[in-house]
Amino acid sequence: MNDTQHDKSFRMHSTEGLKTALTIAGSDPTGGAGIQADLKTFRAFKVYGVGVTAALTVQNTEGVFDIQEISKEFLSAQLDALLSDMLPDAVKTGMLYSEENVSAVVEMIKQYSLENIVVDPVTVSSSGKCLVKKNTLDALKKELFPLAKVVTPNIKEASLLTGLDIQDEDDMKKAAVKLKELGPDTVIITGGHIAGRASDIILADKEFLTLEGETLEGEYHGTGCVFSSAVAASLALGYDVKEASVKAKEFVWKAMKSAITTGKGMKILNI
Ligand code: PXL
Repeated sequence: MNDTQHDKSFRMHSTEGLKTALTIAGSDPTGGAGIQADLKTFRAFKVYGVGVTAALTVQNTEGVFDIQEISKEFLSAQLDALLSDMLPDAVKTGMLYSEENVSAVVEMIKQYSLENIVVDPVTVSSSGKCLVKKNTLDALKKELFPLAKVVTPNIKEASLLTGLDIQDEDDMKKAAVKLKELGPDTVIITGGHIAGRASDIILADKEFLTLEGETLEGEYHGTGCVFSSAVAASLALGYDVKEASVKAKEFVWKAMKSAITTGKGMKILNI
């Protein structure tokens, strides 16, 4: 066996009842978003978190200043080594950055028959920096969405992915239908405001569900990452998608309510 060939004859599933979730995402050194936030969220759900880095960022609470790409080969090598050794109960994908990296993830999901895939289609940081290269969104839509159990765009991402100008709940529903046609089992569009309440729209099968919560003032960093990894952790624990989304919304709300100011910029969720 050389450095790049792994013995696939035996793989650990969960150990002694402890469920495992994998995040494939970008690094955010502030810990507010990206792989760092995902791993903390998994832990908060008492799920053992493992992480593969798909991109590096230079950032602090004031913004994202630079991005270092991880090559498809290196991403595939990280995934192959990990997945030939253990089988996660759920997988969350975040900032994959390039179309090549989307393909790498798709190939590994197929090769290792991974399930409970939660796709957070990261596009722009809360500070406004573009977090994807050209063609990445098309690759996400064509290749990764059909394999997803859940996709979790916020309104801005849902607008970019569908070309719809989303202004109200009806528009959110139209976007959810368009995204569902791409193949995921469930679409959750987060970040709506309906009658002064924070609302997420869930489309599973043919029926819509609206999750409502209290709105909180201010700019928060990492809400999308934390929400999607909370959904993945809940799926790993065996909850269905609706239960998982209720748990995730509650978790994000509590973390926002107790958000912390660690630097000069945005508030970070307390996870
Ligand atoms: O919140 C989106 C996001 C996802 N992943 C990484 C990020 C950010 C936002 O800054 O840095 C790595």
